[in-house]
Amino acid sequence: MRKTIVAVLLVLLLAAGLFAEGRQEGAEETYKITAGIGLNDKSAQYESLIYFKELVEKESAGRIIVDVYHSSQLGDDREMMEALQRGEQEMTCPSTAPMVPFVPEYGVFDLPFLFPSEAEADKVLDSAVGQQLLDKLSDIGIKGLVFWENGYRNLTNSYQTVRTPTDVKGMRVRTMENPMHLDAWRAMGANPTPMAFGELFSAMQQGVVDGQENPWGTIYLQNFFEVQDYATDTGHVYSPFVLMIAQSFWDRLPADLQGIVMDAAVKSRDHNRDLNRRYNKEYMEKLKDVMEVTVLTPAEKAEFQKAVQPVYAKYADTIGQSLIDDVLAEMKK
Ligand code: TK8
Repeated sequence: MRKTIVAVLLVLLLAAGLFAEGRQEGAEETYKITAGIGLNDKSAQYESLIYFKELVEKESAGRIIVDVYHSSQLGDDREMMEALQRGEQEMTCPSTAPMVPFVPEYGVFDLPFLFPSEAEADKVLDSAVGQQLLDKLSDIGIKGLVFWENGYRNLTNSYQTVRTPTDVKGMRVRTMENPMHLDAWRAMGANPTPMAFGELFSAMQQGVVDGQENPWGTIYLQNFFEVQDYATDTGHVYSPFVLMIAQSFWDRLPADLQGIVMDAAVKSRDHNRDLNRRYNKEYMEKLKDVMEVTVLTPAEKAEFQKAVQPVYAKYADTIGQSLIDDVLAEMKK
């Protein structure tokens, strides 16, 4: 009898110990975020991701750790989105253009000259219309957190000064992997090639493509001026980024940590826009020292707008006319 009591007491003590340890572990469980981007570690995008990392690690008292990988180390935009879907990577931040094969409605941002200014872009992206697009990502196993900024895209080439759409006739322009971008350059008579961002520099260096289009900060900080001689401020598309997290990982986070991640995402969005706008202004000026930068007159820019108009009619159905109308209405508010 005595032995039985001692044995029961020992089992109870052991169970209590394990329970206490378990509770301790639960309270101390850490979550690791692997975050990958395509731009390099000089970009506003990378600096903003470090800003996000520091906020999340501080506010969670180290319960969340963020490892950041730049320069397409983990793959290109499409590949990293697929890694989030498979639960093999937790975060990425692609341009919206390569997202279109996943969620066609994101093509609304590829409508040329859609946003007359960054203020209108912010208004739409941070509105209920933008939130609906972020929420649509849950259909493909991804949680869209916020929109960051890539910026207005400008043409560069190694061939000649470009002032009119006819100047790009036959030009082999690299575009993001998105049919609307291809069609826009075809409408101008160019000969566009879709390509992942990570392959672009060597393609220009080897003369596989004549030109590309990206915001000024990217053109400067990725050293594109080393392999491109001419730039034109076409500003033909405003590119957002989407800061996104794997839904499977998000669902495993306790509610308090979800709040910390969301709060850091919103703060990093505002930080990113400020930094990116400063960079794009600053690096356009610096590029004037190393490239021929053509600044179009309003009349010249209008020629590019006219040349790409067919894209609107061709893609209205794919995007959804009601979404296009909602975006335009949001801008007018
Ligand atoms: C970086 C890309 C890049 C984009 C492109 O991952 O592919 O030209 O502008 O910023 O998303």
